[in-house]
Amino acid sequence: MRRLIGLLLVTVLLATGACSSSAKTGPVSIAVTIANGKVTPSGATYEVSVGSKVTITVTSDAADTVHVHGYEIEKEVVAGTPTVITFTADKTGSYEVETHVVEATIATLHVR
Ligand SMILES: [Cu+2]
Repeated sequence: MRRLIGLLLVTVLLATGACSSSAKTGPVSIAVTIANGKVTPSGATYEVSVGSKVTITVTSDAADTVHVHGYEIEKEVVAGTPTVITFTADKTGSYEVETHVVEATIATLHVR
């Protein structure tokens, strides 16, 4: 039981550390590159203040799909053509942005 609490504490500390190190307010722009089956950035965390504009630009060397969870925005990505997704982060919570062909989490948006 004590081990479990210790583990939980470490998890919380890690999560907090990840958030403060990439703290951002105001409009958020994320430029995503998919090349040779690799997605960059991968798994980054972005702090977004509620009501902010979020712009995600995806450039890929192959067809893919980008999905913003929670906001249920899904867009096709055509190889070689930048795809721009813009929305207003008007819902609080944690939302993952994923690619579906190359399965990867691009980013997690912490909206608050
Ligand atoms: Cu998804």
